[in-house]
Amino acid sequence: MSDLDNAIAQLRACRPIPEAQVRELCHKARELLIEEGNVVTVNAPVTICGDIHGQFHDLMELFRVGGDVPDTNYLFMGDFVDRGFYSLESFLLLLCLKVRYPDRMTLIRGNHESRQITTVYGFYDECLRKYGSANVWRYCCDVFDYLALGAIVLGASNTLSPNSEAGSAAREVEEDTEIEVCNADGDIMSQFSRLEGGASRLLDPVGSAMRPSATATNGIGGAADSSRNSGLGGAGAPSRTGPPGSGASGSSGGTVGNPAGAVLCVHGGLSPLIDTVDKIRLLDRKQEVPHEGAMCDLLWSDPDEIDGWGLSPRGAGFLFGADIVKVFNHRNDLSLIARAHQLVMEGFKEMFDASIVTVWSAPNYCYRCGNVAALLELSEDSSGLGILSRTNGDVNRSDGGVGGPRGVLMENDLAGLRSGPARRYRVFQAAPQDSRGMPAKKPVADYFL
Ligand SMILES: [Mn+2]
Repeated sequence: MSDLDNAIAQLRACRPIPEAQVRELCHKARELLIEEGNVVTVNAPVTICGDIHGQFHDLMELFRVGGDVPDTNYLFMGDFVDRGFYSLESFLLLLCLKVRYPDRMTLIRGNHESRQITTVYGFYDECLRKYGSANVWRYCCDVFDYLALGAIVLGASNTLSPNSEAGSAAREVEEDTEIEVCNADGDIMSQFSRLEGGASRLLDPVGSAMRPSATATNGIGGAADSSRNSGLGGAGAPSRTGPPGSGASGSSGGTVGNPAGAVLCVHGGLSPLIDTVDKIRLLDRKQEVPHEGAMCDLLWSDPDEIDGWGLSPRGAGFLFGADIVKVFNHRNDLSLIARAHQLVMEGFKEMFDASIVTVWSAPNYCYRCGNVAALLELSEDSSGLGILSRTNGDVNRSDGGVGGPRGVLMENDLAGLRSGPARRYRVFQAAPQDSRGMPAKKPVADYFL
C-alpha cells in the first residue's frame, strides 16, 4: 500500500495525516493543478457537487449516495473548507483523491479557498488547533491559489442513463425524461419530461407548479405530495414557482443556450468583465482571491431575479439576471451553467428556464439549517449502454420498503422552455453521526509528531 493510499485510508477515518505528509501532498497537488489551467475540461459522465464546508461525515454520505471514487467521476465546485468542524480532513481527502485519481476528480476554487476568508471562518483556527502551528494552513492556501476557476463539461447526454440505484420497477428511463430527482436510496421522487419539439410555450409562472392534478404515472398516487414524502421543502423552505428545485420562473423569451452545448461549472457565477469562456482562460489565477475584478466575480456572484447586473449584498461579486445568463450561454455555446455558493433548502435549484442551476452539497448546513443536499449527475452521450457501476451503492435498499410511495410526476407542461442535458439529481440528508452538531471526542492523535 502506497503512502498515498495510507493517507486516504487515514483521512477516510477522519484522522488528520502528519504535517510532513500534508506538505508533500500539497506539493504534488500543485504540480497537477498548474497543468489544468484556469478552466478544466471534463468529459461526461460526471457528478457535480456544490459546497462541502468541512462537513466531513456528510462528504462520506455524498460518496455513499453518488458512488465511490474512482467508480464515479466527481467535479467539486469549491468551498471545501470553513464553517464545519472538519475542513482539514475534508479538503485533504479530496486533495488525496485528486492526486491519486487525477482524471476522475476535478476541484475548482470557491470563495472560501482564500487566506483572508479562512482566517475568519474557521479553517485557520482548525489547522492551528489540530497541528499547533499554521504550517498546514499555509500549505493548503498555496494549493488554493492553483485551483482552477471553472470547468467545462463536454459530451453530456440529452437522455438519462438507466438509474442503477433504483429498484427494478424504476429502472426504465423514458427517452424524453429531462430531469429525474432521486432520494439517497436511489428511489425516483419525481421526473420531468422534455417537451416534444421544444415548443417555446409561455409558462404560467405560479399556477401550474406542483398542482394537485399532476398525473401520477405509476398508479400509486400522491404524486403531488412527492416533495413532502421525500423530505424536500417543508417548513421554512423558500416558496417555489416550479417543481422541486427547478425554478420554473415565468420568465420566457430571450435566447436559450444550445441544448447540445457544454456545461460551464463555476463556484459563484458570471462577471461583467467576462463575456466569453476564453476570457476566463486569460486571467492570472495563481494568487489570493482579489477583492474585485473578474476572478473575484466568478467566485462570488449570484444569479437573481433582476434585469442585467446588480450590486451584491455580499459586498463582492455581482448579481446577474436571466438575460445575462442566456446571452452568455448562447455566445459560448453552453447549454447550462452549474454553480454552487448559495444555500438551497431543496439541495438544487434551476433558474431562468434551466439555463443555470445551483447545486448545494452540505446537508443541514452549519449543523442547523435543516436543508437537504444534492448532487447533479450528467451521463455521457452514448448512454443507454453504460450503467454506472458503483462499489457501494446499496443497490437493493429501495426494496426494503423504506420511504413512502414513489410518486412519479410527469408534468409535460412544465418542461417547455428547458433545454440542455438530461439531469439526475440525487438528494440526500445529513449523515446521522454528524447531525448532533458537535464533533465526537477522538483519542489523542499522533499527528503532532
Ligand atoms: Mn461560496
